[in-house]
Order: sequence, then C-alpha cells, then structure tokens
Amino acid sequence: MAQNRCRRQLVAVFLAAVAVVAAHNSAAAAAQVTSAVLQMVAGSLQMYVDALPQMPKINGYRIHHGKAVPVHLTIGMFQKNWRFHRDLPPTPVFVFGQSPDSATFPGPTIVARHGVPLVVTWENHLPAAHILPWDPTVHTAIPRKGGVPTVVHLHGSAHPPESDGNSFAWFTAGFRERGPAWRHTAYRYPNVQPSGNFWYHDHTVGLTRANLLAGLLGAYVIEKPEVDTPMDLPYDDDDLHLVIADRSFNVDGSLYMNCTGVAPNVHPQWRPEYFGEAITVNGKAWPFLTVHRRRYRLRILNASNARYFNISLSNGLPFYVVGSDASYLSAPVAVSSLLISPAEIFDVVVDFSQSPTTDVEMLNSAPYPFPTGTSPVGNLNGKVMKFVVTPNGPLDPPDNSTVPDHEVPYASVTAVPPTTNTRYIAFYEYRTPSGQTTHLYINGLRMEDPVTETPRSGTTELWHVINLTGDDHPLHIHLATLHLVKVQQLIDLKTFTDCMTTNNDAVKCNVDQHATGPVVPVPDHEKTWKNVVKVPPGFVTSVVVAFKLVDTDQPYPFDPTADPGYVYHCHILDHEDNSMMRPLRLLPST
Ligand SMILES: *[C@@H]1O[C@H](CO)[C@@H](O)[C@H](O)[C@H]1NC(C)=O
Ligand SMILES: *[C@@H]1O[C@H](CO)[C@@H](O)[C@H](O)[C@H]1NC(C)=O
Ligand SMILES: *[C@@H]1O[C@H](CO)[C@@H](O)[C@H](O)[C@H]1NC(C)=O
Ligand SMILES: *[C@@H]1O[C@H](CO)[C@@H](O)[C@H](O)[C@H]1NC(C)=O
Ligand SMILES: CC(=O)N[C@H]1CO[C@H](CO)[C@@H](O)[C@@H]1O
Ligand SMILES: [Cu+2]
Repeated sequence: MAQNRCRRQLVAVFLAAVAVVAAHNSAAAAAQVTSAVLQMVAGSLQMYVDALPQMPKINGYRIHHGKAVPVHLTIGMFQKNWRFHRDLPPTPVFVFGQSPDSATFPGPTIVARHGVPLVVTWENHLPAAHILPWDPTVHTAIPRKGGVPTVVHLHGSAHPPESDGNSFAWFTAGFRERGPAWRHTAYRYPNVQPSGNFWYHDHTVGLTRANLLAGLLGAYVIEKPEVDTPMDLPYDDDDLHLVIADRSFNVDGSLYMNCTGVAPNVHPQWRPEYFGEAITVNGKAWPFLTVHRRRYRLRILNASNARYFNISLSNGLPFYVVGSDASYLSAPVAVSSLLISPAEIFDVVVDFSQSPTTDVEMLNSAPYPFPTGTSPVGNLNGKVMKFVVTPNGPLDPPDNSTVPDHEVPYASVTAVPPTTNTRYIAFYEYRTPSGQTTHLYINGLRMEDPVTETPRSGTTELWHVINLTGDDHPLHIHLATLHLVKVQQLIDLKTFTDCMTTNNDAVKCNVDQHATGPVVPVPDHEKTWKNVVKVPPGFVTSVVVAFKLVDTDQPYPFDPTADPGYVYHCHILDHEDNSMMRPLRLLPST
C-alpha cells in the first residue's frame, strides 16, 4: 500500500525521465506505517537474545614461501534475506559477499597487509528493483535500462582516483550500464598506509543513503605486523568488530524508510536524516556477547545514516582508546564515554577482568539529530548491546595482551605543521518558508559545479570548516587524512550567518572577528590522523588536511591527479546525497 502510494505520487509529479526509477521503487512497506507501528515492532524485539555474530574474514593477501603476496578478490553485491532478530521475519537486504550464501549484513571483513596491493572486482548482482525509496529529483544515477546502480568506496584509504569509487563511477548488474566517471572493473588498493581501520561502502551519487541502509557496507583492516605485534593488543578471538547501525523495521520484517519527503513539493521522497528505532550491531538488533574475564579489542564503527552515538558501559568500565579511524594514537586514552559520528571508527580495549558485574550494557545517550534533538535515554535507542562476563575456563589461554604505554608517535599531530594554503569551507542548509529542509550545500555549490578545491599533491593545508546549519556534520575527505587542531565558537553568529548567506565569503564576512568565542578542547582520543572530523554547529572547526602519507611524510606512490579525481563531503548520508559533496582535484607536486 505505502509503496504504491509512493509510486503514484512520483509518477504523477515527474513523468517520462523518472518513470524508470519510479517503477523500480518497490519500497517494502506493507501496511499503513506510522511511527507508533515502527516503535511497536522495535519494542517487541526482546533485547539481548541473539548472539553477536562476527562477519566472515577474507584475507586480502596470501602467504607464499613465508611472504605475503597479492591476490585478486571478487566480491559481489546480492539481494538476500537477513535475520536481524530471533522474533523478526527475515528482512530483504542488499549485502556484500563472495557468494549469495556467504553474503552478510554487514559484509565480510577484509584483512589486508601493509605494502601488499589488493585488487578487488566489485560485482553488482542486484535485481532490477530497489528495495527502498529512491528519489529521482535529487541529483542521482538513473540507469536507462533499469537496475540498481552501485559503486564502492574504501573509506579512509589512499588509492588512485580511478579506484576511489567516485559517485559518478556507478554501474548496474553485469556492468551493463556505467556512469560517466566509470573507468575499470577492477579496483586497486595499494595498502600503503600504516595499520588501521577502514570500511568499504556504496558511494553512488544521490543513492548512497538507500544503498547503505539496505546493507552495502563492510569493514576493512590494514595490518602491519612490525607495528601491531609489539603492542600486544588483544588478538584473534579477542579482537572483534562492532558495526553499529540503526534501522526501522516494518511488521513483515522489511526495512522501513519513509518515502514521503519533508518538503514533498521540492523532493517527493528525500528526507534530511534517517533515524531507526532499533539499534543493530553486526546485523543483529540489540545482541549480546559472552566475554571472559580478559581484555578485548573492539573496533567500533558507526554505520548509521545520520545517528551519532555517545556510548558508555553501564557499570562504568572505561574504554582504552588505542586508535581513531585509520590511525593509532600516540598512547591509549581512557574514557568513560565515546561520541561517534556517522562513519567514524574507534579502536578500543575493554578489560572485562575488571568488570564489577556479570552483565555490562553498552548504552547510548546521543540526542538525534545531534546535538540538539531528542534524547534516547530511557528509550529503545538508548541501548546498543550487552556483554555477559563469564569466568575463565581451565582451558582458556592466559591473557598476555596489554594496553600498551606507547603507540605510534605521529609527531605532527601535536602541533600545526607548516601548511601551504588556507581554505574556508562553509556548510549551508536551505529551507522552505515553513522551515523544511530542501537541500544542503558546501560553499553554496553543488557536486556538479566546477571544482574549487585543487590542493597540490604532497602538501598540507589548513581548512577552516564553518557550520551555518543547526546540525553537527561529519566531514570526510577522500584520499587525505585530517587532524583536528581547533574548535572555536563564532560570536555574533547572526551577523556572520546573514553575511555568509548573502556573500558566501568568509574573509569578506570578517570570519576572524567572529571566530573569537570559547575554544572547545580537542579530545585526547581524537588527536591523531583521522578520516572523519565532527563539525559542530555555530563553530569554526580548523583541520589540518594532509595530501600525502602521514607516517612517512612521503607523497603518494601513485598518480593522485588522474581522472576522475576525488570528492569531499558530509558523512551524514542523507546530506551527502542532496548534495553536501564537492569535487576535489589534486595538482601535481612541484
Ligand atoms: C513520514 O513522513 C511524513 C512527512 O514528513 C510524516 O507525516 C510521517 O509521519 C512520516 N512517517 C513516519 C512513520 O514517521
Ligand atoms: C556522553 O555521555 C556522557 C555520559 O555517559 C556525558 O558525560 C557526556 O557529556 C556525553 N558527551 C557528549 C559529547 O554529549
Ligand atoms: C554514524 O555515522 C552516521 C553517518 O556517517 C552518523 O550520521 C551517525 O550519527 C553515526 N552514528 C554513530 C552511532 O556514531
Ligand atoms: C603468556 O604468558 C605466559 C606466562 O606469563 C607464558 O607462559 C605463555 O607462553 C604466554 N603465551 C603466549 C601465547 O605468549
Ligand atoms: C548551535 C548553533 O549555533 N547552531 C546554529 C548553526 O547555524 C544555524 C544557521 O545559521 C543557526 O540557526 C544555528 O543556531
Ligand atoms: Cu551533513
């Protein structure tokens, strides 16, 4: 019913050009869906009855005569049914895997080796119709012959532009149709960065939010034994991934995504933020994990479309943060709560031998939208998962892991390195007279407008990111790594915002005279080279952006200036799709 309503409305509003997409918009909703129904479905799922799964691991190298050598992987995207909870009917999802049977939500964890390039052919085996709404009025891929366009981006990785998963490099099943930036079937990841946490996910123009919501995401790790092993972090069975994502479910188990836009006369379906009632970890709603009295390494990835998480453990056990995104810290930092933006990753150690209780819940207290929205405390989404601490058995190996004293000293993280260029990047949100968001732009420009950010390869720049919207936006720059140096409140925000709205020029609008408010300290556990930086509203967030390899201070060992270039964007997927994303082109180093 709901799906038919969406279809009719679309067809009526946008005729010929979009009829193809509309016809494929078989949004799964069955009956009349209200938020009370969605709450009821999520609320009916008993918490902590499904064990937390670990996704299958695929090695991105093989050992030959004692040496790690390259391999070529083929990973497909399939539609299948996934069980998110014991009591929820199977859910149609789009997921990654080496076969339909082994495909999982999230996809398999790819373990790559530093210095060993990995070639992946990402194959699209998706059906003709999408399982979620897909608004053809935002700038999106519209294949003429139908099918679901996809393209894969490896988040956090330094790789050549033709393997970046450019939003316009999408392709449909069998590579039958391809977007204008498409170059190759095989993507080459050089794995030249130090060890850390990455993730791969769909990046199709105007469709990323629906493709990720459907399940097209997975974790990717680069290991570097010379660096990793001496730290004696928990490993093997004690080294776990937690991929957190919020989702809404219909009574029939299908994923729910509201197919009525907030400003339907402008965009019939697009909505600025997706929030689900149920919190899933590794594809299970509110799972539990049995742990022993020992240390565990947890690599926590927020794969929600728009939900921030502020997680803590119910009995006060600390998280020892050892890494953030794709980099280790210079030393672990103990925190009692962790604020995780969309697409952000924290690598932590939790010492369950110190647990005063046998049950430890992981709680979430981040308001949504962050930071000014509804509080989840006391609600379903105030809980994430539960650890059940069991005594060590006689056969358990001793826990020889540590929380190391020292990790990787990225020298330049403690000071602002010399930068060659300064840029002002302003986030704008546009609304109807009645206050409904219609779109969001960076510097007042769309993705398809000419490139304005053309840094030189091998240099470091200082970007002042100014939020003129009401939300926190996670900034993500492809290829580059970021390091947060200063977060300072804008004073007399109204004068500045009015000036920016008219002139779109931070210097003309005297940004220096406005960026004089209180400075928010950069948390110790974010003092490293990151892939996502949180940009709070009403502040100037200053970020050092390195267009080179930060551990060796060397230029990239590939041509980063080639077509089709890179992009940078807000990682709230619903924003990115409409159209908080801009092209990024590197110039050759001098
Ligand atoms: C879907 O969006 C419409 C329009 O914003 C709203 O009226 C409706 O309540 C939403 N449905 C749910 C289930 O949230
Ligand atoms: C996160 O939650 C903790 C309590 O668990 C609170 O002290 C902290 O201020 C919150 N952080 C943010 C950024 O909201
Ligand atoms: C996860 O990331 C999304 C998008 O990048 C963000 O909107 C959301 O708030 C994040 N959620 C968590 C749990 O960190
Ligand atoms: C762990 O430590 C114990 C004693 O400290 C030692 O006997 C054992 O060999 C170590 N195991 C490993 C795998 O290093
Ligand atoms: C918290 C905060 O200062 N938010 C501001 C972000 O920018 C928008 C638009 O200029 C303001 O309305 C918000 O108050
Ligand atoms: Cu955003």
